[in-house]
Amino acid sequence: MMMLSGQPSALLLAAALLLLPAAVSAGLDPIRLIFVAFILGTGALSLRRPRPAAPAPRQVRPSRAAVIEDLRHAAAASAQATKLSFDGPPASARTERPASTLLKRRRRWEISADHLGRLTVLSHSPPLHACGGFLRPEECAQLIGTAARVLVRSTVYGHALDASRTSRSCLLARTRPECRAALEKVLALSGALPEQVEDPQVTCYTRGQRYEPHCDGPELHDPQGQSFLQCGGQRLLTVLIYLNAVPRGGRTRFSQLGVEVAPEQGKAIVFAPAFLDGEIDAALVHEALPAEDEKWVCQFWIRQRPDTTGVFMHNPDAQ
Ligand SMILES: O=C(O)CCC(=O)C(=O)O
Repeated sequence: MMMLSGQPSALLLAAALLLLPAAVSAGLDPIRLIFVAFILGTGALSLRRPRPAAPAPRQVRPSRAAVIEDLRHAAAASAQATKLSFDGPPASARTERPASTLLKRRRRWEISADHLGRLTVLSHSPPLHACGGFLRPEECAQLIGTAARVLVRSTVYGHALDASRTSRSCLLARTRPECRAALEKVLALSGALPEQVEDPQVTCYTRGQRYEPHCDGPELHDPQGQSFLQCGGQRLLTVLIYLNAVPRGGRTRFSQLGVEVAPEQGKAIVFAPAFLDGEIDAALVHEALPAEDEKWVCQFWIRQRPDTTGVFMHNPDAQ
């Protein structure tokens, strides 16, 4: 029996009807004969019929509104990506900018907002502030008076004599009464822990003496800076105070910022020579231009970590 038509039960039924008279005369039950023919045809169909392939996933065509919405999202995402990647200056300008403007997301020591109102902005980025009248004239005079007795030739890296720094200087014990006012003001301005602050350094320049361009801390991988960094880590904030009036010469120059600061008695300048992670900010390289008139300065530096070993605190100085 051909089962190709797809209607096998109809063919079986037709065959059963044709054979019906013969079957009746042979004594078979005609109703049963028709029923059996129908069942056989249906079974054969289910065995032979090719199984339908699994339906292909329905391709839902997005509506026009959905397409427009998707495009809107894509455009917004791309605008955001563009904004992020050009948050700094355009790539063509990058090599000409100081490092700190390229890395403006890197964090540095921040002066508390309470004190910012008292400061004059000399540079926004990187921040360089001045504070007139930070120390009173008598506080300045006391520091000079004490330091004048204990000055020695200035060093770099804490110990080496170097032609780039020709002044004389000393470290003073913070416990000295003449250091206390300055230390308290530095702590208030910076918000640092007392243990993070180095004992103050006082420096004197006479005619022709200078400090050539330098950063206030070592590069993190500089082998010569390792012993310095081991105790307290990097210098994160500099407070440089001018202790006397200097009519001529001795300015502090920040070459990358185009800023020169003229010394004025009691004035402080404040900046973060390194980022919080300890990397030096090369944009804050600075120098003491050659002195003409005698010049005195006092510096406080704030380190990454408290001094646990007494290396930069509690100098015996000349006590
Ligand atoms: O004396 C100055 O003007 C700057 C001094 C200085 O930068 C330093 O001693 O590290």
